[in-house]
Amino acid sequence: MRNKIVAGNWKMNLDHQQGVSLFSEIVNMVKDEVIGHQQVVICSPFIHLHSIAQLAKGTPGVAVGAQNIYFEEAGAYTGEISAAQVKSTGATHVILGHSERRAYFGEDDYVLSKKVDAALKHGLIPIFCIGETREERESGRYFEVINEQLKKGIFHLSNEAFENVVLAYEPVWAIGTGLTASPEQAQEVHAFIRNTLAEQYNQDLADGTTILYGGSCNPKNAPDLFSQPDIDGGLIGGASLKSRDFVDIVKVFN
Ligand code: 3PY
Repeated sequence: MRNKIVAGNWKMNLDHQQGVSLFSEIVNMVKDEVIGHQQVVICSPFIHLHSIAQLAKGTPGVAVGAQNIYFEEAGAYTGEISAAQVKSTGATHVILGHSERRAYFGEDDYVLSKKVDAALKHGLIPIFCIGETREERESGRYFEVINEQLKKGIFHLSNEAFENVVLAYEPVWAIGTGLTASPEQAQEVHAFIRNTLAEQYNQDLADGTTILYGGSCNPKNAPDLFSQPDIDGGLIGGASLKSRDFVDIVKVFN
């Protein structure tokens, strides 16, 4: 059976105290209410990582991730943070290729492929995001776009390396817009991604890869989305900033 994961993407929100306090709330609620085997990963701004990774210790199934890394090992890269530095905080995951980073910070497939390598080299699990814009969906080119993002960003990995990757399908038109892909639209793309993995690697690897849905996922739409056969959880934006909403989404897998 594939790992079910509900990951929170806090984006650039919360000061340090607020981050620690929200994380503590989430951990306590998870301890009290979550009875399934789903994993929770909170991807926070860098400033919280060390503190919340400490708080996560001793709570099985709760992990911490970053939202970006730089691909170089160390050196004169003012303002950047390496994979090794993130790993040293106790974080285990990192979101890579989020559409906000692709759009606002010019991260292209080549840069992302180097970030994926750096993450894996230092034992971080990449949550690698792919997804089409509204224009690309409306023109019917979305399979082509997703195929290209996979090919250029992540298909250079060996079978062995790929086993440590989580994918997230996040249609750009559903991010920060309140629009969500319907369960059928999301399932169609998730099935396409899984078939593409089977063609590139093999069926076992495709069947074992966790593919999350992201884009305005909330406690109302999560049950229908997560009941689709190829959707293994979610990457949650706004709703991950509210402990009740986030934990209700996690509990869809109870
Ligand atoms: C959203 O739901 O808005 C996201 O971007 C999740 O990563």
